[in-house]
Amino acid sequence: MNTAYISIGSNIGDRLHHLMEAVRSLHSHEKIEVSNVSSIYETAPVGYTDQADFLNLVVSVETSLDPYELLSACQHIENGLGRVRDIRWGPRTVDLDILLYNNDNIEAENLTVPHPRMGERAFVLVPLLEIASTIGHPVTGTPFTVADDDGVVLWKKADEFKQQL
Ligand code: GSY
Repeated sequence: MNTAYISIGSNIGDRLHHLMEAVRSLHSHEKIEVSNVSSIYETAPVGYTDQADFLNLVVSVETSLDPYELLSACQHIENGLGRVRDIRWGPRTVDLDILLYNNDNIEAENLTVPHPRMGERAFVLVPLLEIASTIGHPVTGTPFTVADDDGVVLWKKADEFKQQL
């Protein structure tokens, strides 16, 4: 069995509904078990900043899928929830990014793991460290730390929505 961490974000429409449906869809996949869920954070947009605030969370999963199959499952969930890929870095119904897959270091055309920008993104690191407080970079071994959590605000504690999953 493999352990992966996935960041989920939404900034269009019913953001909470999109996050919950994404987590439910992961868990209902026969080869994926969601083992932990972070709280939900409201986060200022990073990259293209002229867009609405996001809701973000991170889940850990146990899966027998290989990384490419897991990517495909994530894209299937994004498409099912109405994600349209238009503006790069732009608004999205829901976005699922594989952050880590075991201690693997993957540099393929369609998949880079660890996620290349995760170390600079507080909207990823704050929820990740909530559920994996000692986790480090698989290649360097350096523990992830949040340099600046400005723009990341606790929006709903995990205990308040876990039972609805
Ligand atoms: O990479 C995920 C999509 N995304 C996000 C996001 O999920 N949250 C915030 N705060 N900013 C973002 N910019 C992009 S692109």
